[in-house]
Amino acid sequence: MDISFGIGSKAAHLRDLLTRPRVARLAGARDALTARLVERAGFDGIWASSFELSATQALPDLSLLGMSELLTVSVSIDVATELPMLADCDTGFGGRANIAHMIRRYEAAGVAGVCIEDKVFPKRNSFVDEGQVLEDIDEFAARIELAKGSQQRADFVVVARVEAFVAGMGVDEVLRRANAYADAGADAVLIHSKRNGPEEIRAFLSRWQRRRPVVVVPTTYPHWTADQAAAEGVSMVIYANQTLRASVRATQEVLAAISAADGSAPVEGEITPIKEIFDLVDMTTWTAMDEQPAGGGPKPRLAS
Ligand code: SPV
Ligand code: MG
Repeated sequence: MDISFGIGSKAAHLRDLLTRPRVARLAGARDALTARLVERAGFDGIWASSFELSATQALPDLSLLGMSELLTVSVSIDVATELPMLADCDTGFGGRANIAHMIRRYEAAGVAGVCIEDKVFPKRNSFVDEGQVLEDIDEFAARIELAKGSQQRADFVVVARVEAFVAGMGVDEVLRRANAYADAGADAVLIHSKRNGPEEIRAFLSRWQRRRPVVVVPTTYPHWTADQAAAEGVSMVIYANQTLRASVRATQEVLAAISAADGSAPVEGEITPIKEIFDLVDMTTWTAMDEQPAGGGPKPRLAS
C-alpha cells in the first residue's frame, strides 16, 4: 500500500467523481479480491453493498449484520484498491446516535463516504415487495444534518438515499424528500427505483433543479446506459450486485460440471489459473518482503 495515499484523499476522489462533468461508474464488491477485479476492469469506485455483504454471509439483506461487522469487511475491501469506496450503510444502524457513531467510525477507518437511506430500521432490501416503510422526512433530514455535523474532515461524503419510489410513492414525494435532504447538507442524493425502465428516475430528473449530484442503481433498468443517464443529469451509476450474481452462477456451473464428470478435468480450462490468482493478490511482492536481505535493496511495493 502506498502510504502517501492517506486518509482523506479517497474522500476527495469520491467527491470529485460526484461533481466532475463525466459520469462515474461504481461496481459492487463484497470482498477485497472482487474490489481488485473492479479496479482492474477500469471502474471508478467501489460500492460496498449491504445486499452483497449480507448474501456473502448467507444472510438476507434485512439489517441483520451490525455496524462493526460491516465496517470490518468494508475496511478489508477498501484497502485492497486505490479506488474510493461508497459504503452502503442502510438506515445508519439505528437512531440518531447510531448514525453519529457510524460516521465517526467509517471516516476514521479511511472510508471515502457512506450512503444512508430514508427507511425505518430494520430495513428490508428494496427488492422485497412488502414492508418498505419510510422514515419521517423531517426525522431523516435531521439525521443527514447530524451525519454531516459528525464528520471530521470536509471531504467525507454523505449520500442521502430516497426510497419513496421503492415504497410506491410518486415523484412529488421523491422531490420533496430530495430537496429536504439537500437542505440538510447531503452531498448527493441516490434516487432508487425498481421499475423495469428508467421512467421514474427520468420523471425525477426532469424536475430536479440539480441542487446536488444524482446517483442511480439501474439494476432493474439495465438497458439505460451510464452515458444515457448522464445525458439526463445523473452523476454516478452503481452496478450494485452484478459481481455477486456472476460468481454465484459461475460457481454453480463449475460445481455441476465437476459432479457430472466426477472430476475437475472438464472445467480446468474454464476457470482462473492459480497463477492468475497469485498475480491478483501480489504473491511475488509479499514473498519478496521475506527474501530481501536486512537493510538492503529497494523496498517491495504492493500494487495498492
Ligand atoms: C445494495 O446493493 O445493497 C443496495 C441496492 O442497497 S438494492 O439492493 O437495490 O437495495
Ligand atoms: Mg443496500
